[in-house]
Amino acid sequence: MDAALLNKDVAAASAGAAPRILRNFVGGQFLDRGTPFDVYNPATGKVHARALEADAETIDLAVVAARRAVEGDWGRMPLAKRRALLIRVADRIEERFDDFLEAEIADTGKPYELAHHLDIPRGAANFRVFADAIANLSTECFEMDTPDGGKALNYAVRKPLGVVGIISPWNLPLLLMTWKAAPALACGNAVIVKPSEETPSTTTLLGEVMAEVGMPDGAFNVVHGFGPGSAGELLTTHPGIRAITFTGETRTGAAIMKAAAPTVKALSFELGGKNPAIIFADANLDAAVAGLARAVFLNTGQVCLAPERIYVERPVFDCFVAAMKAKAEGLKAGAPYAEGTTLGPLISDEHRRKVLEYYRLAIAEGATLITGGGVPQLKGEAADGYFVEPTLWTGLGPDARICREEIFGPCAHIAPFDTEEEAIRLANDTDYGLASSIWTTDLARAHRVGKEMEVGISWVNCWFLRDLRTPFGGAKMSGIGREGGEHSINFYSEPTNICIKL
Ligand code: NAD
Ligand code: 6OD
Repeated sequence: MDAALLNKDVAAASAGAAPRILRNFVGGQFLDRGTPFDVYNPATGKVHARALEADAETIDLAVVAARRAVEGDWGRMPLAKRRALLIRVADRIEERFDDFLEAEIADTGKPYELAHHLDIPRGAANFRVFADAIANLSTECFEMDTPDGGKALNYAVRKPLGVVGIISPWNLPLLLMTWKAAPALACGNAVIVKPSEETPSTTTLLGEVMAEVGMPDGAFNVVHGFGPGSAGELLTTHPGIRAITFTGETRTGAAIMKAAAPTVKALSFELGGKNPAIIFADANLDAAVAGLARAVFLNTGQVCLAPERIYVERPVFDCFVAAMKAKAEGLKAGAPYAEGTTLGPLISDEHRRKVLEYYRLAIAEGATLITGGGVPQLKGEAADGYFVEPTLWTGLGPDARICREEIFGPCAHIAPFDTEEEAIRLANDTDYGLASSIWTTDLARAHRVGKEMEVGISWVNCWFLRDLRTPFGGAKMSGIGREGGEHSINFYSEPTNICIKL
């Protein structure tokens, strides 16, 4: 089958003529069914694609195809062959790097450099890492004494869970979707992916890639649509789906939990954050400023791990604020391919309205505006894009709404502290618990403070430095479970204990 021909519009319409059509990919075929909805390029505000919304019948078809794949060619494929196919997927993403790059940039408007260095390489890396992970698995084995004086051996074998639903967000579309699809497939499951309605293109392209590399039909399926009353909800309630792995907002996670309860699905959630950063006076200040400027503004602040609350030890507070202001004002908002662009748009007009509402609220709550707070005036193709200014505030207490609620924009509030205990207390004063970033040259303090953080990951003198074998996830309202390396394998497989009386 020539899958590229089946969804030829994905590759063809990049020049900006007619919007490309994004079809559902079910059982190894792109289907011509579903109600089209518009997909906007956030850098221009123009429609660049139309995706076909999957209805209940399409979801049923996907579940049947997926079930067949788990019970047949895919689920029973010898490990070495499964592993080789996953590596082939990674290779093919790299061979079609420019297609993925163009599609991701069209959906998100993010700067070319960012998508080039982060999103697309991680899409391929996710498949390589989990191809390796399944090659090196061990299993526990216990020899036991039996009541009759004999012996028994207990050991566990891992089996696929079955059909896994993946519901993914728009901020790092390919990266976050493959972070779940790769380990789920590695364990022999079949997946049905519902990408965000804002960013369906790279997931659709991955459907093409799966067909190109010879992935068995039904192992990887893509359904397009929205959340409530649409493809998202249909997946969470479907009795044929055994697990839902979800990345997105905390309140969406809560809705999914409720919807998935009657069919008792396994759940893995990576949710929102209101992440703290702590800068001690002994830190290398230049490194801290560079690191925090990257952390706050990367992807226009649309990274769940981004620190929106920065606590700085008082002796270096003024100096830090001034340096961050200079960094923010040095960013260049603009079109993704324009020379020197370092700041892209927000994902949608709706999200921009939400972020701007927080910008207004900060002032209403009495914040001191250090820089930004508005919308940049851009010319040319980016004039109608969903841009906002990078923004910093000081002067608010921990109860201010902008210090408690996730904004998901290029902004942060900076506050001083006087003692290590105060910094820890302020950092942990949140319902969320995703990530923290600690800057100090005192490694004993780094370890001590890192352990006190109520989060899934604490970075010391760095941020978003990822080893994909390590546990990743959120504490408190930032998630359920951990993924990464063996943690992913544990979630996506069903250990079955075999007890042999010898
Ligand atoms: P979102 O929750 O609005 O949407 C995520 C996905 O869920 C989309 O595909 C959407 O269509 C779907 N969805 C929405 N309602 C649903 C429902 N009722 N049932 C089933 N599916 C539903 O999140 P978003 O706006 O796309 O992404 C931004 C959020 O994601 C932020 O809160 C961010 O912190 C979080 N996030 C977390 C992580 C992490 O690793 N913890 C990573 C990235 C993003
Ligand atoms: O790096 C990852 O594996 C990961 N899940 C990153 C999440 C980023 C949030 O926006």
